[in-house]
Amino acid sequence: MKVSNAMPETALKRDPIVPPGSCVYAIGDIHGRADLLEILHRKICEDAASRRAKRRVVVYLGDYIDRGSSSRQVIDLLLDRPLPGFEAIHLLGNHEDSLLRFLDDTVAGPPWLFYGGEATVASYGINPAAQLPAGEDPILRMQAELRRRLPPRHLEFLKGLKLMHVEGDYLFVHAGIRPGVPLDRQKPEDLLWIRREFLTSTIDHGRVVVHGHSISTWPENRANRIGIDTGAFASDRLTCLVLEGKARSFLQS
Ligand SMILES: [Mn+2]
Repeated sequence: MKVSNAMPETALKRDPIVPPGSCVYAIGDIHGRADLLEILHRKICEDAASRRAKRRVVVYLGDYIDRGSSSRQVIDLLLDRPLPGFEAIHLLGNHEDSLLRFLDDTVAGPPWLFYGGEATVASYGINPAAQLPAGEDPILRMQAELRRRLPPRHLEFLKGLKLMHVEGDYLFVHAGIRPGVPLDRQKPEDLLWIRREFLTSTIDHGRVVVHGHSISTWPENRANRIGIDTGAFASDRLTCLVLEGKARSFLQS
């Protein structure tokens, strides 16, 4: 008899569902592409109009800012033109977390600016390459400028972002979770940054984890996780997962 090496994926609940009567939309990493968000919002409205679900929820998985050229505009769009008739949940991404840290501590500045933050400060009208008077610390200057130019409602939005959200058998989080650790003992560092240990894990996490943060060409629709960061800032493909009952489908910009 052949010995099975099957991973314990078979232990997963056969048909994970979202709450009855709800349709849940999850949007991956936007990274300063307000143009793509606008297109995707339109497609979500069309899709929702064709469904009977009474409760509509949209979960944004974080990383609204950095890399793309329109970070400020993405936050404006989320605040000023929310999807009508939807409950909106905004999760925290590691890029927003880095911006918030930089506002309090200049040490967080250089790595954040290098990994896409320069595009964000530019979208707030700050020239990252500006010539400074001799002796002036460019990072200190940048921090002061960002504190001055970040609209209070943007700061309030960023500070209000959540780490996790649950809908039925699905858990939504920016990067993933540390396998084997209960949800109430997960560290924010892992929820915002984890990659390999989570991406390669095939264990049942209790809920199907819907996440962004790690780029793949196509959505990764696995038994224990669904990855929907399709690298919109460079690929022009912003991805949305649609969950209703036990059905999963995808929309793209
Ligand atoms: Mn990320």
